Amino acid sequence: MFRRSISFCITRFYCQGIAQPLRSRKPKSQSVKAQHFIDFKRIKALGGSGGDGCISFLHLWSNEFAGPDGGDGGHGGHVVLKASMDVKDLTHVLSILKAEPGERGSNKDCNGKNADHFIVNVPIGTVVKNERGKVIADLSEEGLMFVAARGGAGGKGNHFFISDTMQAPEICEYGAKGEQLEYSIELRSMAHIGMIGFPNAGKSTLLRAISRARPKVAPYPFTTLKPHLGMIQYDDYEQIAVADLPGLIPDSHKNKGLGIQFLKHAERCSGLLFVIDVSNENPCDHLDTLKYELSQFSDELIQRPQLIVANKIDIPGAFDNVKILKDSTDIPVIPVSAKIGTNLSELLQEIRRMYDKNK
Ligand SMILES: Nc1nc2c(ncn2[C@@H]2O[C@H](COP(=O)(O)OP(=O)(O)OP(=O)(O)O)[C@@H](O)[C@H]2O)c(=O)[nH]1
Ligand SMILES: [Mg+2]
Repeated sequence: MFRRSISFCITRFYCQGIAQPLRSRKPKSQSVKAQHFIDFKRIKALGGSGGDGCISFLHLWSNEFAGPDGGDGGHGGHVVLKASMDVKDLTHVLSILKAEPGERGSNKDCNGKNADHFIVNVPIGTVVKNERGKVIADLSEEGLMFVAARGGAGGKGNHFFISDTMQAPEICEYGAKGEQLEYSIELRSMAHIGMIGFPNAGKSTLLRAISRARPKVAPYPFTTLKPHLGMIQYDDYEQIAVADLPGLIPDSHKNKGLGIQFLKHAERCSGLLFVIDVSNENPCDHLDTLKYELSQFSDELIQRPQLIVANKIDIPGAFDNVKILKDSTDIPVIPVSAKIGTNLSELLQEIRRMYDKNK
């Protein structure tokens, strides 16, 4: 035990304090059920109606006209969206979110109970748009809330309407209807690091190798149609979320292939990984195309911290291309083989350095 802890200390010492990626000891799930990541939903938020007021007159044993005693109705609940670390996507969000109505008022001046607010947790980084597509809320911090639909106010009972001129009012109010509004909610900051690359570059293979995620891998382009997420674990309990995004091709910005709309997921990533298949003859062209397509989506995106993953170095002749790639760019290039697992720990440390720098 003592020797193990010494060797652990020595390893940490040689790694100059950089957190080490952990290897998962648990086998991956054998379930064939694919888990889809839901990052966009249209919702209808229905606030609870207020409870109706009550008309009632109290009769006592000694006082037959003891006065109006109708209580007020309770307020309806609001529908509230709350940014929370506990959820990672929008799968659990129902398309109709309905808050409870307030209770009716009753006799003996009993007011109806206010309904509880219907609070729906959404991941941090959720953006709420109204029916016209205008962004009206950005839940970018833990605990931020957005009231999607206000509940109606409770109606007043007849006790409320007593006045000098009206001692026995036979009127009360109905509870107000809750708001009914439609929104689209969208998850923008899905991951800390986003993987960008051509189809077949090996993004999904790499995500499988560095995390417990199981995106489909196949030797044909556009295998990945929706983003997949994987978590990298480090020995200081830090976790980094990496997103495998669909492939980009030349003219993606003109809606070729799968287009560039999915790049909205990379908008809030703190770093980008360009995954490049170096077994191809001209990896520098691939890099230029990827950068160009990114710049077509947003000029700001291209300024993000970047790393180049030169994948498939196990294929003969690929290593020469790594040198060409390194000479042609200032971005750090890390040669790996996602399929065999070569050099992955160096890549994971480099990802951690990039993440720490831009936290
Ligand atoms: N030899 C070798 N083959 C690899 C390596 N990484 C991925 N591949 C192969 O490349 C093919 C495509 O891999 P994917 O991981 O599906 O590629 P992708 O970038 O996710 O492709 P899309 O989802 O279509 O965008 C598969 O047949 C993989 O087995 C590698 O390091 N070495
Ligand atoms: Mg893929």
